[in-house]
Amino acid sequence: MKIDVLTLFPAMFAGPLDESIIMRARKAGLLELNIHQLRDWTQDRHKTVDDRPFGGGPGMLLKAEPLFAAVEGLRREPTKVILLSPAGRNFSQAIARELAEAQDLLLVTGHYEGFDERVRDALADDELSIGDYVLTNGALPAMVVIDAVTRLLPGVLGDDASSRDESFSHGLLEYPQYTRPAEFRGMKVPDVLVSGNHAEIEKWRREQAQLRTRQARPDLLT
Ligand code: 4GX
Repeated sequence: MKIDVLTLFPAMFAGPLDESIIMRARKAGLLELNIHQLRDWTQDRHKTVDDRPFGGGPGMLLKAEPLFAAVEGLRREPTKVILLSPAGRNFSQAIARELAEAQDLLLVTGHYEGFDERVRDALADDELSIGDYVLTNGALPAMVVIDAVTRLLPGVLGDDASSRDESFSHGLLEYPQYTRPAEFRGMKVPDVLVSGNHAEIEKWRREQAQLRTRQARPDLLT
């Protein structure tokens, strides 16, 4: 998969995507990642990307011209153009799975008060939010999407982690887990887990996952 990102802050992307599983996927050629500076598509001396809203009001908007020039220059069919903004649909594991099937993604990250509405109308195939809180710009949301999608690409995770994932996708939280020592500062590992009785362990884990989900995330059960 190829993912292109349009941002005013390309330096923010150095680091998080240069480590661990994502970097391994990039080195293996499973993910081609290109970070682009939106200002490179401006025409004026000052490389202006923003302007004031018609009708007045606070703040600045990202101008249509550089965004249209950039998106039209970068996309090649079939590229999915995705805006990151608080007005998008809530990003989820289901959407990550959907995007992992796509050919190429072009992530367009907002700044200021948002985009000229014509960007949404004429360029965007989708608009995603990573949650109901306000960030300073769309770089972190773009990285969240890239991370969640990349780990689902075929070959990126080992078989172990992939099948473990399957069991999460039936919608329960993980059961409690422990590693050595069996007693730490007086806190003991539940007896059943050291009993060697695998049927009982299975049963305990199923119950604990249910219980934990009901207590912490009842919304997942509805
Ligand atoms: N999940 N932000 C985008 C600028 C903006 C404002 C309005 C479009 C419309 C965010 C989030 C998020 C802050 C990124 C505002 N763009 N993006 N930015 N939460 O808070 O995605």
